[in-house]
Order: sequence, then C-alpha cells, then structure tokens
Amino acid sequence: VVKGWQEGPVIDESTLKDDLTRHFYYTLGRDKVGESQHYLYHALALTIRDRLVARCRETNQQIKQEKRRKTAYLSLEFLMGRALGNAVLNLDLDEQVSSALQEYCTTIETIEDAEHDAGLGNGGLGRLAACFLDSCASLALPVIGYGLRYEYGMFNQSIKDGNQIEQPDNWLREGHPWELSAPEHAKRVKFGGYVQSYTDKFGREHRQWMGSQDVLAVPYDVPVPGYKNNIVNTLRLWKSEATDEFNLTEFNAGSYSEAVAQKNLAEQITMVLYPNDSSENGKELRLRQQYFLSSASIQDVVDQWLSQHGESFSDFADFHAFQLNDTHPSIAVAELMRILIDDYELDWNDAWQITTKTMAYTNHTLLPEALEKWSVSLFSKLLPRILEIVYEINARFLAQVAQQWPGDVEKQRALSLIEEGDEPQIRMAYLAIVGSYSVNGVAALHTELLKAGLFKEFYALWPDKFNNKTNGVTPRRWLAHCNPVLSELIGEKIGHDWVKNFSKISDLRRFYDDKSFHEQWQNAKRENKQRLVDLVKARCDIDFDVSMMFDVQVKRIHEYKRQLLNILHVIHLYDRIRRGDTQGLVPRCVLLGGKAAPGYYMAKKIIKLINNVAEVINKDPQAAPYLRVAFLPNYNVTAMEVICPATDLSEQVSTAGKEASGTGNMKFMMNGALTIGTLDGANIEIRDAVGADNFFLFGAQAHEIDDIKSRYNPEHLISQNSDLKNVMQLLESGHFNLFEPCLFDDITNAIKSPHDPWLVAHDFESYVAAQKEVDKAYADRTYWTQMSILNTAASGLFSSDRTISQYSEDIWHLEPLNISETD
Ligand code: 26Y
Repeated sequence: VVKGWQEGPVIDESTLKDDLTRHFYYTLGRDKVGESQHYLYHALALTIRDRLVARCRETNQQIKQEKRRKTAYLSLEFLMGRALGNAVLNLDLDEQVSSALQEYCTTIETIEDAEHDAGLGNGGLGRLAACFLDSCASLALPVIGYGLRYEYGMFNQSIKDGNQIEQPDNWLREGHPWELSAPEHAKRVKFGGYVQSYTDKFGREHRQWMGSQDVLAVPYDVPVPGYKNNIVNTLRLWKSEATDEFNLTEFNAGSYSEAVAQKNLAEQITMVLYPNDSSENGKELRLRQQYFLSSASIQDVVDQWLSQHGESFSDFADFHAFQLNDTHPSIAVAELMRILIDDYELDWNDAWQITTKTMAYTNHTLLPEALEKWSVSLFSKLLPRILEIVYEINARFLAQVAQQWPGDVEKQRALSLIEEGDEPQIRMAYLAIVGSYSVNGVAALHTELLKAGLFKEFYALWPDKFNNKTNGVTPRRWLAHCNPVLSELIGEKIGHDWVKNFSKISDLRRFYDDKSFHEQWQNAKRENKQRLVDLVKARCDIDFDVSMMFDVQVKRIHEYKRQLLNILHVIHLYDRIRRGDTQGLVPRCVLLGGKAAPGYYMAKKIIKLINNVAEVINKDPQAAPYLRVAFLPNYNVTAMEVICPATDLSEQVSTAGKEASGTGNMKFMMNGALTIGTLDGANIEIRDAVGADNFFLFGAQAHEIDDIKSRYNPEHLISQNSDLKNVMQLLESGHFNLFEPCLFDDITNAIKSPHDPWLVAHDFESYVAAQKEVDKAYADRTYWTQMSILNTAASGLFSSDRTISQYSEDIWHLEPLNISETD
C-alpha cells in the first residue's frame, strides 16, 4: 500500500492498543484512573471504527471503479442492536482487543455492556433488515441500506404494577461513535406546494412541482462489516434538517416565530420511530417519513449514477435494484418516475420501463389492518406531484385490467390503486406490486397465501413476478457471537468454517449418539442458562433455576401471536399443582417478554395478565418446585442474545396463517431449542428440516381455519374440557386480580366469543397435549439432548446467507466483490 495523503494513514493492526490509548487520552480527553466504562467503550469503538472506515472506503472504491451493479435496500426500520461485539467478531480482532483491555483491567464483555442498542425498528421486519445487511457484507455483495436516523428509537419499556410504561429511547444522548455524517451529500426533499404546467422551447408540455417547503436530508453512514472478508458496506441513515431558506425567511418576513415553527416541522420528520408494527394509523408525519426516505435515497442513487455514467438513463436498470422492505417505502415507485420525468425529461414509457425493471417488493404481512392506505386528500396536500403520477400509473394499469377482464368493472374497482369511498385512499401494496418486477413473501406458506388470497388477481395477471424468499437470521450474531460456549464446542468438533458457510452445521449430526458430546452440549446449555438466571434476577427479582426447563416466548405482543394461549397453559399447570396432580410434571421456568404498541389495548391487557399470573404463582410456595414465571421488561436485541442460547423450549404458537414467517423461531433453533408450534410461517419449514419427531406440533392448520370459524362455539369447548374450564374459572373468579375486579373481563370475553379470530379456545386442548409430550421428552435427558443437537444441525437453511444468496440469484443478480480474506 502506498502511503500518502490520498490513501490516508495505513492502520497497522499491531497498534490497536496504541490507538485505544490515543483515543482514550486525546480524542476523548480522559485519563486512566477513575473513568467510567463508558469512555473506554467509546475509545474502543473509535479504534475499531478507524479500521472499518478504511475498509469501507476500499469497498466503495471497488464498486465505483468496477461499475458494479448494486442493490439499494430501502427500509423504514433497521434494528441493529449493538455494534461493538459484532465488529470485533467480523474483523477478527478478539485477541487484540482482549490484550489491549488487559491494560485497563477489564474485559470485552464488561465494555460491551456500555453500548446502547440501536433500536431503530419494531421487531421482525427491522431485525430482518439488520441480518440481511450482515449477510450481504459477508457474501461481499454490493448492497447499500437506506433508512432513517431516528433521534428516538423503539421506546424503553418498564413494568409498573404489572402494566407497561413507555419511556423515550434517547439512544444518541451519549454519542454514537459508529456513524460518520456526510453533509456534503445532503439532498432536498419537497413537501406541499402545487403543480404547474409549462411548455419548453420545443413546444413540449411539462409539469412542475412549485412552491414547496423543502427539507434537507443529511446522510449519516454506519459501516457494516462482512465476516472476515475485509468488505465493509454502508447503511446510510437520513436525518431531517431545515434548509437555509428557513433562516432567510426568519429575517425577511419578520415572522420569526412562524419561521422557527416551520423549522421544527422539518426537524420533526426523523424525530421518532412509530412504535406500532401491525396496525397503521394514517398519521401525516409517518407519510412524511416515508416520502423523505424514498426521495432522499433515490436522489442519492441517481446523483451517483450521473456522476459515474452521465445523463443517459438508458442502462440505469442494468446497474440498479431497489428492494422495498414492505410497503413503507413503496412511494419510491412514484418518486423514481417523478425524478426521471420532471428532472431528466424522460418520457413516460421509458421512465416506466426503468422503474419496473428496478423496483422489487417484499411483503411481510397478511393482516388487513397492517396494509397501508393513505388518503388521497393527504397526498394532494403533502405530495401534489406524486399524486398526479400515482393517478397516471393507475389509469394505465386499469386499462390493462380492462384488457384482461373485458367489461368487468368490478375487477377494476377491486384492483384500482385508489380505493373509492367517502375518503378515497391509495392502496400502497397495489402501487408496490404494479411498480415492481418482483413480489415476494417471506416463507413458503405466506407466499402461497399471498398468491391464493390477498394478491390473487395480481398473481393471475403476472404469475412470474411472484416468488418466495424464506427468511433467515445471521449465524454470526445469533450463534457465533451470542453463544460463545456452544460455538467453541461446535468448532472443536466440526471446525470453525460453519460461521461463514452455515450449511456445514449439518456435520454436527455425526455426534448425535456421542455420550461425551451430549455432556458437553448439556454443560454449554447450563452455562447459558445461568446467564439468563442472572438477567431475570437482576431485571425481575425472580429466581429461575438452571435445573428446570426454560420455556420461552419473546416477541412483540399481539393477539395473533397468542401469548394468551401460553399464559392459559401456565394457569393450567398451576391448577394441576394446586390439585396435587404433579405426576409427570417437569419443573419449568416460563419466560415471556415483548413490547405492546402504546395504543394497542388488548396487548397491554395481556401484559398485565402475564404479570399478575406471575406474581400469584411466584409467591405460592406450593408452586415453587414446579413453576416460576417471569415477564422480562424491555425485550430487545441485546436481551435476545442472552435469552436464545439459554432456551430449552421455543414457543411459536400463532394462529395458523397469521405469522408471515417468524425469525425468533430460527434463532432458538440454531441455539438448540426445541419448538412447540403451529403449522405457520417458517415453523413449517423448520419442522420439515428437523423432522416431525423433533418438533412439538399442535393446533388448527391454515386451510382449516375458515371452516372452524364458521361453526365456532368456544363456550361449548370450555364446558367439554375440564382443564380449560378450570382455567377459565380461576380467571373469572378473580384469582389473579383480587383487588382489581373486572380487570380481565375483556380477555375472558374474547376467549369466549364465537368471533374470536385467534381461536384460542379451539387450540387449547391440542396445545396442552403437546406440552405433555414436551414434559415426557424432557424427562429423558439423552433423548432431549439428541433432539437439541438435531435442531442446531438442521438449522443450516435458516441462515440469512442462504436467503440473501437467493435474493441475489433470483432478484438482484449481483456479482460478489473481490475480497481479501483474513481467515
Ligand atoms: C404500517 C406500520 C404500522 C407497520 C410497521 C411495522 C406495519 C408492519 C410493521 C412490521 C411488521 C413486521 O415486523 N412483520 C414481521 O416481519 C418478519 C420479517 O419478515 C416476519 O418474520 C414476521 O412474521 C412478520 O410479522
């Protein structure tokens, strides 16, 4: 490497210790004695960031110089969690860091704890985006993530008197050493104003978006290191700021306060992540966020194109793909059209060709309440030019519909991008489908249900657009990093190559019958359980016991995920203990955790119920040998890193057909947990991979649901099943709400309702039966250990490396970058 100012100083790997000291003493101005771990964390982060920045520059240079085709992954959410441990692992700096920290008499584990989670996402969809970035970098694929730099991420949850309390997550307060701002690449995003026609000197008509109030989008780049391959990709997060005009207005118009208020409006856009993940609420600020992300990101890609390829867009589509993470950024379809037509004077057909050759859409849900619609009147006020473009897309699309189904006006109404009514709405999913060349679901069943149900007419029109990409999770964070004890053991047996090539994990099958391996496997689980015992003690002041089975359900709280079914089973176990029916009962510690959307009444009731049930059971000495229950507050990525290695039984109990995929199910499986679950989402593929004998199945199947609903009579089911009858009696007698009468009436009524969409009472019996099978299996330690090993060994399919290889192969068509491996 030539040393010179163009190259920057060469970072010598052997100086990590010196760099740490320099950052600690000089960048941060601290001295060794008496400083908190925070500054040491910060100094170490800067030391590692230096190494990332150098590689990031090289990665970007290669993409640019070799004119690589690349993908932009557009997402309103990236749930990254902590960065330090991941960077140390991926850059292979473990030993150097440990030895440097010895000077400060501390360990990497201690220092890591000073890092705040980057919680810029709600749950599955946001964490999937984060796993995908890790896999793209590790597979050396030129993919750039685009998102928003929220000042406040997912709220912090605490529990007071059993109820959820939300507190703002001021995650940037102590600084965020992993980002680099690039104000020189800021973009302007338009809002409001009106549209005007004008005729150019050649007599051509144009539309022009005028009188807008512009907001500045300033990029903050977060490095995304690949696993031991020297690739560092970029996650570009946009922060909204007021433009300079706001300052001018202040002085000129004399209306100082109004001007400052306008400035606030601009800065509000990236202030906070919306904390709901299932029911859209149509807030104007949310639409502003979506357009802000879409516009800034597309401008960024287009500006880079211009600087590298000049003003012709004829082969733009050969070099770009945009992956839309759900409909949230789907307005990008119209925004790309606007830029090509208004700013670069392409005609409609050329622009549409380019758009529909570059946009690809991933659907993450079938729940009708989560499907985004925006009112036409809001669009016309906020984004007048975008509305015109949506209308034009729709007019041309409906002409196609009329051709396919001549004379069928009802079809046109059903497929229109505009839903008619008192308040006409734009159907964002339809915009995404019409504007994309690829539409994918996130698990096999989910994709089939999309094709047969929600999107069936679109499937009839364009069968080739539809494809499945079963989700995955990164084995770096979700095994190598979070479970070092097991990883070490696996490495001893099959080598360490699995971290990079996760299909190799199947080699573990060879040790299925190895007694001494069984013991090592059990010891690793026990050690991990102790870590969770300590966490539960610290956060809940509840004593879990490593000798008991750890039964865990952690995920967002939602009725369809049926945390309620789980707690009914807990109450059933408690009822058995009280009746002295403890024959065959395996002692269990049941852990639940997850956040409820602040406006989701039933989800909050369910949290309160879990906490009240836990309180009653935990203080009953008769229950203590058999059953302990905890609700872990503030479940997040970092908590999951402790939870999944410690889990024996993974609860994946959604009503069949409702969970698009699930990804927690995969993290548990990788770490050797067994699953009790319904045939829903990726559970089906998990069961196929590990074999039906190594999975605890229960519940109605997706294709049976309609029929069951048509003759559903839960009160009858309750009267026929004495276990359920007892549970309902305990609930309705106020056993868990002695001083709070009627508290759980809404819950018991929901269970008894013939219209309960989640069929809790229906699946109760088979759930309890499956749980009995769990007890039987767990009682046989060897048998359970074998199944546990088989689960890890069969989890190869659920690496996000597999998922991303398929996205790249089938949708993005990317070539891997040249790498210089360090391993
Ligand atoms: C429109 C707005 C309210 C909204 C915001 C966030 C709607 C949905 C979401 C998030 C959805 C989500 O996280 N979906 C989950 O995506 C995972 C990754 O594909 C799936 O594994 C999981 O089944 C699905 O519920």
